[in-house]
Amino acid sequence: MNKFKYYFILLLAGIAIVSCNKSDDDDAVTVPLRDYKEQYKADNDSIVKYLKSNYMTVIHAPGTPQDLDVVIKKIVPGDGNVSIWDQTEYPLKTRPVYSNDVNYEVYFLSLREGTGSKPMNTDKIVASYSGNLLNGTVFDSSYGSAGTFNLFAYSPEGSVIEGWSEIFPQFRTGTSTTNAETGVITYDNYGAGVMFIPSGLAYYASGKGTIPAYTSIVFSFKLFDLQRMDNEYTISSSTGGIVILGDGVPDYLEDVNGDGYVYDFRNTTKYPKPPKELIDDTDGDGVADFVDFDDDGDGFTTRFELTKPTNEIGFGTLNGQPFNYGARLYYPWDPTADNPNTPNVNEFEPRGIPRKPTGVNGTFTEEDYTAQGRLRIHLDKTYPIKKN
Ligand SMILES: [Ca+2]
Ligand SMILES: [Ca+2]
Ligand SMILES: [Ca+2]
Ligand SMILES: [Ca+2]
Repeated sequence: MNKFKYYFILLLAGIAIVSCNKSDDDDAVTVPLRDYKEQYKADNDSIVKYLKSNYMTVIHAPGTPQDLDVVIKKIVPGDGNVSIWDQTEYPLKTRPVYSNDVNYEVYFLSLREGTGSKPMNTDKIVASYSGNLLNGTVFDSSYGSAGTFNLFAYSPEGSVIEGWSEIFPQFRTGTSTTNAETGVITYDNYGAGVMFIPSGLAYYASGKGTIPAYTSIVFSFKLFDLQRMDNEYTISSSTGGIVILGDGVPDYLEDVNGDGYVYDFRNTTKYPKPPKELIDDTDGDGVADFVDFDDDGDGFTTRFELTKPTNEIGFGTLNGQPFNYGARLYYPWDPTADNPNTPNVNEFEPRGIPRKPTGVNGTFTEEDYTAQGRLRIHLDKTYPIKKN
């Protein structure tokens, strides 16, 4: 009996200490983050419930800004509406995502894939969207007015939620026409979809604005355009801003396994066991190619390996004949024609990044700059040969 009483007092004292800390301490109390795996389980249950108890109306108005707008409403029993889960016009898909040691399966659906290019998960995009909570509250909508977003979830410039980085690359941009008089751009044939994001790939413990902590969110969206990014170097500008400078190879060409995604797995707390099939790391040093200054680990930076010899820039001679080597200081990925849409820039480059020379006495042949599927020198650690 005495023993029991003793423990009881101890327990009370414990509670008192905890509450004292809470009320007496002016500093913000650090609340431990919820367990990501448990939270995902709860989130997934509520998302499935949402999909089974709501229906979706898709607006079809080709050529207008309202085309493929989405309205989601709760089913009233007996109203005859078919749930998002049960409807068959736009089959539900899932995207596997590895983050915070959780293997997520993110639900999304494609209203239209789009006809243009797919963004990488680190590119910038032009998009519009509408976002709502699972209770139907719309917290933000930019339908009709496109904005630019950085899909690189860890960009020092600030970026979108991980859910966006993962789902937008499943879609393509469309076509665009610019009104010569007004300069207004009209997009058509763009990708459009809806994504259902668990809180662990959204704002998690922090919430945002009217989005409470630990809240799953829904976005319908349209993907209008993209800008390829080259993310290696980040420096602060003299005015305090952030400047991102690449190594000359854009991220989508550093996607070694070609799955459309690149990941920086150096944060081993967030990524304790990265799946092998998500790793794009030529030299295996743990730094993915898209953030590695020296992709093949041969001691020469990629930037250096892409630099043309100084006598092979601009107009010169080749085998005694006049030859235009192209104006850039660096080889492009492949030979490049001039782009008629950019009249002030001459993109013409007759040579792409070469492979190891195959000519006599270690000289490059023209084919070394153009051969399909060649192992380019910045990915070939046997070239240049290091001289000690
Ligand atoms: Ca790069
Ligand atoms: Ca990849
Ligand atoms: Ca590497
Ligand atoms: Ca190298």
